[in-house]
Amino acid sequence: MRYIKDNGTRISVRGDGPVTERTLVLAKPDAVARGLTGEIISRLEARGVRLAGLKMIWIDEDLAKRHYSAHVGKPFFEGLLKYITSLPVVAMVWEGPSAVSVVRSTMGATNPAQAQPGTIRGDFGMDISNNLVHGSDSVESAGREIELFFKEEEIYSWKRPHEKYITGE
Ligand code: IDP
Ligand code: MG
Repeated sequence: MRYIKDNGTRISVRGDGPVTERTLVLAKPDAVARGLTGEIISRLEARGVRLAGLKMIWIDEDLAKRHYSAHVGKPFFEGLLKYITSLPVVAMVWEGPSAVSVVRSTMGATNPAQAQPGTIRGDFGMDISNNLVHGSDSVESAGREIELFFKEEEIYSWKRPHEKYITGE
């Protein structure tokens, strides 16, 4: 096992296999309001990524602006701020080989109306402004976003007894 330290987000590389990554997931206000938090967690658990951190947090405007800094100035930005601060969210860190892309493909396309059935957004949504879930779009974003929501001591790296049947590790 080769270990690399990259802002706490890239964790290890097994031979030439996939890199173990961490990614930030939010069950957004509409998911929390609709009672879909458990469904989101269940789907990620079933897919095989490992829950490494979890908290409920009511995002304030300052955190919202920092989290969505890439979208400042876009036409939907003000609406996005209102939406993401409207109710508490459930913030999570998920970990595993290629966790960033595994989570993104489990979520589906940004616009639920275009997301594939079988994805979270494709099965539970139809409105781009209420798209249920956030997942970091790269390892670099994940590092930045996880730092906004979690202290390092709030994140646990652990192994399941049957880990090798899920991640091969
Ligand atoms: P992502 O969440 O799939 O990564 P991004 O393009 O990073 O999508 O956009 C961030 C969030 O901003 C989206 O999840 C959605 O909540 C919101 N958003 C993006 N595009 C639009 C839009 O055209 N109208 C309204 N909200 C949008
Ligand atoms: Mg994004």
